[in-house]
Amino acid sequence: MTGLFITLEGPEGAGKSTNREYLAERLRAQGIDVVLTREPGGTPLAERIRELLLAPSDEAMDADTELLLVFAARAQHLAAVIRPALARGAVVLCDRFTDATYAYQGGGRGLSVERIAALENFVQGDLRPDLTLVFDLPVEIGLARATARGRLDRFEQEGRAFFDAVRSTYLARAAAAPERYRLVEAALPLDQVQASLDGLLPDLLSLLAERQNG
Ligand code: T5A
Repeated sequence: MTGLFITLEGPEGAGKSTNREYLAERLRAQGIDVVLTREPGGTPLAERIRELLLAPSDEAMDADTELLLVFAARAQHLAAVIRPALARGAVVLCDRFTDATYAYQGGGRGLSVERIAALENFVQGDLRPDLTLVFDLPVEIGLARATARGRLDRFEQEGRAFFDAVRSTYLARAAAAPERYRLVEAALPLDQVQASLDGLLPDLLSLLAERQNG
């Protein structure tokens, strides 16, 4: 694998999608092959699983069902998009990945870390992101941004305690492995958030060069 796998994480409304586009533009300006993708989703089949996960429904979804659907979508995404892109040397910028599973199904739903880790190993083997940007902001700001967009999905309808647990799980994971994670202060005005991403670019480029030179 000569590419670079970068994931963008954080709670609802943190600006992951907005800034994923921005980072892609900056990298493409350097002539780099960039693949933009997201989870759950990223392939037609995985996007159908995403619809099942996000649609509010009268039938409550069991937490284990949710966990297995997330990893089913991920298996398809890895096979069809992520692994081939990394094999050809692209930079993959992925909006959410398995850190979201630890934050939402682990922190939010209370499923055990061991159960999630077992599925992570089964579905991913030893593939992990090279770098994870955690867009951090107070829960109420993120929810206000998401709410301003209109109809709330099944996750966005959760209560405050759920999102507090999501945020603290992200922060704990970032603190436990500082070599893989970078915290981005996402409550700042967009131009300031993007200036902090510009500051990360030299690191990204040297990581990519290292990878491609073996
Ligand atoms: N999920 C996912 C799991 O439970 N387990 C898993 O394993 C995975 C992979 C996916 C849901 O699935 C769950 C988590 C999620 O609930 P999603 O749509 O991918 O849903 O995720 P959301 O976080 O809901 O996506 P959002 O679009 O809400 O958030 P983003 O992408 O972080 O934010 P973005 O860029 O769309 O921005 C939101 C709004 O804020 C504005 C933007 O213009 C936009 O209007 N904005 C700013 N405004 C002011 N200042 C800034 N700095 C701003 N940055 C952005």
